[in-house]
Amino acid sequence: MDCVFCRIVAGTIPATVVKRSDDAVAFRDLDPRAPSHVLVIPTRHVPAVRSARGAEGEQLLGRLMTFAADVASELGLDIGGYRIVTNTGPDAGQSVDHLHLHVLGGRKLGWPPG
Ligand code: DGP
Repeated sequence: MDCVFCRIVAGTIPATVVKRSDDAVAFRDLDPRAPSHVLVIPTRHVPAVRSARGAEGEQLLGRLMTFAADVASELGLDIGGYRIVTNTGPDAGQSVDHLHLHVLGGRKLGWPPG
């Protein structure tokens, strides 16, 4: 499987990693849309949130969400606030088919997203 985020997990392409655990990695987005823009991904290849189902999916998504909140805290975003979002499928504009949470903060964020 040729997946750019699997390559980042493996360390075969570079990324600015801000936090790592056994089952998740957080790294800075290549095309940041906010002063702080980090992606949180599972180390295991899961295509999207729609494929993380059942008890295993529930555990994975829970861990990713708490990991993302830890990342946001470590980036100093707790007071100003931040947004965690995941794009799923073409209408949402998902461009990398490896589940990822965007953590965005450091500026006022518009709502709803475009
Ligand atoms: P999405 O559109 O939700 O699938 O977001 C994918 C994000 O991944 C997008 O904001 C750009 C980022 N991205 C794509 N390729 C790379 C890469 O090789 N390195 C890093 N750091 N980010 C990437």
